[in-house]
Amino acid sequence: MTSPVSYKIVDDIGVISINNPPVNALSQAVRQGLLEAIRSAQTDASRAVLIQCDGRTFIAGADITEFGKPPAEPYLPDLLDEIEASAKPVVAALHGTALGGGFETALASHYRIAVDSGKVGLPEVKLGLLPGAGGTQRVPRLAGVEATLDLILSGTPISAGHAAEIGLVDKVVTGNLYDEALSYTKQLVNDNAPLRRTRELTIDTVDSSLFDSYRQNLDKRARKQTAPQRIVDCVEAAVTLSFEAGQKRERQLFTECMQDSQSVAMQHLFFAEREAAKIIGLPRDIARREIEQVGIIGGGTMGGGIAMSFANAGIPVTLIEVNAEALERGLSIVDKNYAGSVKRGKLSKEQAQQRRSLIEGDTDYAALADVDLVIEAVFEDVELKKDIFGRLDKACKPGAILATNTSYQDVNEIAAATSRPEDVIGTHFFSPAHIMKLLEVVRADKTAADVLATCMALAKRIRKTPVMSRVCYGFIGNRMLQGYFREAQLCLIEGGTPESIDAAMYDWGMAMGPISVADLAGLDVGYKARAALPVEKRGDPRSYRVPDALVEMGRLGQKSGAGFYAYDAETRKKSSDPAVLEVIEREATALGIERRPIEADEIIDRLIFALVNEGLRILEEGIAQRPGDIDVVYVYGYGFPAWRGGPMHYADAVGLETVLARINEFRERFGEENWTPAPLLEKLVAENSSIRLFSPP
Ligand code: 3H9
Repeated sequence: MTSPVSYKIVDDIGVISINNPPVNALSQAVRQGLLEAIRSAQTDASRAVLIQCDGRTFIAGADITEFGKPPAEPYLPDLLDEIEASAKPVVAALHGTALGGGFETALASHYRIAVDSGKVGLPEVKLGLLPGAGGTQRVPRLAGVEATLDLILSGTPISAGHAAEIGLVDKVVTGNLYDEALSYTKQLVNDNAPLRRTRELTIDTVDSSLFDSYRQNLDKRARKQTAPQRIVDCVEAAVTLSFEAGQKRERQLFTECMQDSQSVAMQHLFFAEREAAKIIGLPRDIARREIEQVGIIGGGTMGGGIAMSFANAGIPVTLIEVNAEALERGLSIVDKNYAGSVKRGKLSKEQAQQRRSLIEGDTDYAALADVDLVIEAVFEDVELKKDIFGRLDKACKPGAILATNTSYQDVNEIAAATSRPEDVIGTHFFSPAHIMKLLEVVRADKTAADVLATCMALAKRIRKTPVMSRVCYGFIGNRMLQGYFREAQLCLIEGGTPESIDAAMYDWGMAMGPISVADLAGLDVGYKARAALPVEKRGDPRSYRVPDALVEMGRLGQKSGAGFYAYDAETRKKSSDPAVLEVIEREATALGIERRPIEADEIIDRLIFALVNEGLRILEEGIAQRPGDIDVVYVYGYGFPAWRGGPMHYADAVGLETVLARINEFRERFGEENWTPAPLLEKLVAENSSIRLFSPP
């Protein structure tokens, strides 16, 4: 097999080239090739060494597909030590994204040159890891402790220019990187430039309280995550220990991270996110429709947020409202959001103005004649939506994609209101739409393949993570949420309090407890939906009597200053309200429930296994393409902790036999209406299999 690493001498410079598409990851073959090349360079006629990559990027990190397998020599830290020990100057030429082990390779080189469009970073924390090939020891020697902690703890890549400012890159160039790097290396040789080994640099001392303040901050910001705390330990070791001892500590903590279930979960999500973007059965290179101009129907919170998502990606938007007043209200929300971004320093005033200028308003559907895509984002009334789609059918040009942002309604029914159901699709954004990463792309029965492929690709363009769902009530995310919320309400009336339910789920890792989420969403939403139904269709009264009683008292949630909690009018800070406990106790008595203490373990299992059980049904019915898609939905759309990998990954980690036993126990205790195990769960347990191995029918 030919090596992905080649070596040749060009004008006295030993040029090592790596060619390992798609991202030049440091596979065993790349490490072996690099080792052989750097060794050759020690004894041949070259006067210096240049490491460069072919293709779209410098090395983007260790090869994540090798993680979890037995480690194979040469090990990266040893290889990098050998590069750093080279008797001839080593220069790394960076383009694209020099990340993780790739950037560590550059840090072990003696000089770094980068093209101005390049980015560098240490994103290991996003995989539940820490830089394990000297990154935590070399970066502080070049950039100082604080800049190191900020870079490694955020995991976010920085521009080549910024890297040069903080001492991580020596020279930034425009134009042809290879030519520039070659002449830079020659210049270093001519100047007799020293072998600048990063390990030999000293670090400015810092007050040890700095590390404690980072640790405390991480207790909140990266709650329950182990890798960020270990990163602080490593950087502290860089300050307090010798390079060799610090490196040993880094190695030990890296291994601990690798064996931690958090990293396994986050690596799963890395691949799941990329898989989710692919549609089974659709060729990757299918022709897509051009989207240069977008229309949005409805200037409410959702419509405005969606408009901003497109404008932020440079795509012009026409926002349609029913009249001038509603339009002005909608646009003013957009203005307020952009002003907020400027105030928080996220955007410059000019950037905000430029983006805002891409959003126009109108009250006439005729303004949509030339748009390539329209997204309807009005409230959840299927008749209204059908009427709008009938009008869009007439107003929009042939080939325009007609999308609905519905959260629950039947996209097939909406598509049938047009003469072109093949152009109709669901694009379900999450609130706030300009911030939340998830986009559920709903494929209706007649949606054309190129419409689907266009929307999946468009999601990436507007920096969203797309997941395809088939049509069902609530699609993937909201359908699963019903059982989760039902169990939260049942635990509440059976003996819990808003505080005990929220604390159980928050401490488990959810971004927010379910009772607080209900207050945020507004209790009136469910109330109105139930009021429209005959009593016998409203479900189990134990799951809704408390919130309905609160609505009847005028407690609609955060927006009215009170719901399950009381909210401070200015700060919106929540506090417990004894009046709510009285309501819970009163409703429990009225329904004949004898309240009992409910432990956190029971709350967690009832809520999470309700999610898992419904997720399995969704898989079995083919609503979701793969288990990982469901995990991506929950982590990016519903505040499920990434370090638990999503509900389906979590169920596998707990063990399906345990999950089934618990669900059967709940069936015994609470009845089969809510607790019938999904047939797929029973099947997988009988086969001694796991969700991860399930492939769709
Ligand atoms: C590390 O380095 C540890 C060390 O400190 C210590 C070691 C001892 N490995 O994202 P894309 C695949 S930890 C294997 O769609 P983009 C990816 O799965 C690592 N495969 O492209 C996809 O495959 P497919 C630290 C990888 O242009 C294809 O490449 N590094 C790797 O949107 C294209 O990916 C990171 O965490 C990898 N490292 O973004 C960087 N990376 O086509 C992780 C990508 O079959 N990578 N693939 O679906 C990224 O952030 C983005 O992929 C990157 C390109 C920005 C590079």
